[in-house]
Amino acid sequence: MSTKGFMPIRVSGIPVGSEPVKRQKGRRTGLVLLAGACLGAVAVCAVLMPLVYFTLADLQVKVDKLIDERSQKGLEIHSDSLGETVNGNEDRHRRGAGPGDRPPPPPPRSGAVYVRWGKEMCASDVETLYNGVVGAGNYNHKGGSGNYQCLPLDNVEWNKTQAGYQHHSYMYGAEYQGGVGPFSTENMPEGITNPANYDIPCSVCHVVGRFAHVMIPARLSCPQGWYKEYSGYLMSSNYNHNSNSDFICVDGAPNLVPGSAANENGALLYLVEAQCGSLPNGPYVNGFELTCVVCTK
Ligand SMILES: *[C@@H]1O[C@H](CO)[C@@H](O)[C@H](O)[C@H]1NC(C)=O
Ligand SMILES: [Ca+2]
Ligand SMILES: [Ca+2]
Repeated sequence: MSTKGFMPIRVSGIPVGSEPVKRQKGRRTGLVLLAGACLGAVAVCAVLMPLVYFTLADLQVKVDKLIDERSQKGLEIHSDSLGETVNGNEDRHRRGAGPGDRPPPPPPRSGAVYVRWGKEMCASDVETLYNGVVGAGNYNHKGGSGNYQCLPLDNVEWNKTQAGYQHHSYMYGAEYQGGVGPFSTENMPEGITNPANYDIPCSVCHVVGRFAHVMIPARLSCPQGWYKEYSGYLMSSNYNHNSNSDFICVDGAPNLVPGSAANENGALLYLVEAQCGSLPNGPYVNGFELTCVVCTK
C-alpha cells in the first residue's frame, strides 16, 4: 500500500461534485493564474510555483485514499480516469505553459497484477491485494470451469444466497497431489517431507510502476530488461481425470495452508512433465518437470 505515486496534476477518477474535486479544481485555477502572472514576474514565480506544486502533493494523498476507497467498493474508475487524464494534458497544452513552468511528469500511478500461486504473501516490495487459496472445478467432473482462481479467505461477501444446490457449477479448493518433487520445503511447515493433500495458498500481487507481466513456461529467468517476480513449476490437472484446467506457475518454494493435510480432493494440482514428439526432443526432455517464471516490466 505504501508506494502510491505522487501525481500533482491528476484530478481524474474523482466523483464529480465531491468536496476534494472542488478543492483541487480551485487549486488548479490558482495554478493557471500563477502561470499568467509568471509572464510578468518570472523570478517570483520560480519560488511560488514549487510551493503550489507541493501543496497539491498533500491533496494527492487524499485523492489516492479516495480512489482506494472507491476501488474497494468495486467501482470502475480506470477507464474514466484515463480519459480525464488525456483531457488534463490537453488543458495544460492550451494554457501554453513553457516547459520550465510545468511540474515533472507524474510517476506511474499503477502497475501489473499477477497471481503468485503457492505463496500466501507477495514479495515484500510488492503490494498484496489479497491472499487466499487456490480453487477450481472438481478433478472428477467432466464440465465445470477449467481455470484456477485465487479465492480470498477473509471478507468473503455474499448477496442473496439460497441454501442448498440449485445450480450446476461448483468451486472446490485445490490440493497438491504427489510428493514434494522438486519443490523446496523451506517455506513449508517445519519437518514436512510430503506436501501431498495440503491445500495451496495464493496471493494476488500489484507491482507498482511495472505495467506488463508475462508467465513464461520452461524458463527460470526473464528476458533482458524484465524483472523476475518469482519462478517455480508448472502445475495443472491430471491428464487422466475428467476435468482439465489451465497451467499455472506455482512458486518453487511454496507455502502450504496450515492444518490442511486431510485428503479431501476437489481440484487437484500435478506437476507437468514434457512429452516429446511434436514438442522437440531437445531442448525438451521426456519426463522432465517443466519450470516457469513470472516477469514484469
Ligand atoms: C445484490 O443483488 C441485487 C440484485 O438481486 C443487486 O441489485 C444489488 O446491487 C447487489 N448488491 C451488491 C452490493 O452488488
Ligand atoms: Ca487437503
Ligand atoms: Ca519426471
